Amino acid sequence: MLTKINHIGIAVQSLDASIPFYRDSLGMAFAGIEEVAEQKVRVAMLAVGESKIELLEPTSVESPVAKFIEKNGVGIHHIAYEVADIEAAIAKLLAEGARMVDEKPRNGAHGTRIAFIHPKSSLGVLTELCQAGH
Ligand code: CMX
Repeated sequence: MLTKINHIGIAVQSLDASIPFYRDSLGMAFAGIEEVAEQKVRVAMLAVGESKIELLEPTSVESPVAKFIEKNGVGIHHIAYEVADIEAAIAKLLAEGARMVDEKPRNGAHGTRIAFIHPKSSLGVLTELCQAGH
């Protein structure tokens, strides 16, 4: 069902303040910034080989990322796995009793379709399913 890790999401207070560490100190390839209004975040993608890091800056105090930072501070927020068929993956998880934040796919960054598994249902790790856009 999963084909690879698509990205690791890291909650930050500020993209401007955080990008230099990943781009300049670690030497990752900066792939741009996008606002995902539906999720109330601005995201920056950085690539290392075929793997990606997604920095997440909340755009509102209502953002799930703002709530996460308030409770835990900045740091790893979620792991996203790529799937070939997100509807089939959601249906399988629901059939096996998983608690989905999203029972239908939502729009993610870069034309992807995404759905989150609730961390209470995935051993404390917020888990994203991600189907690449076409
Ligand atoms: N990782 C692990 N646990 C988390 C978590 C995270 N990122 N976010 C919340 N939790 C835990 C909390 O610690 C809390 O646990 P306890 O009850 O033991 O204290 C529990 O989940 C409930 O958390 P909460 O702070 O009360 O927050 P909510 O219930 O309002 O929301 C969640 C939690 C997961 C449903 C919400 O954050 C969500 O819908 N997340 C998915 C969407 C998202 O994160 N979007 C931003 C990224 C977008 C992108 O990548 O494009």
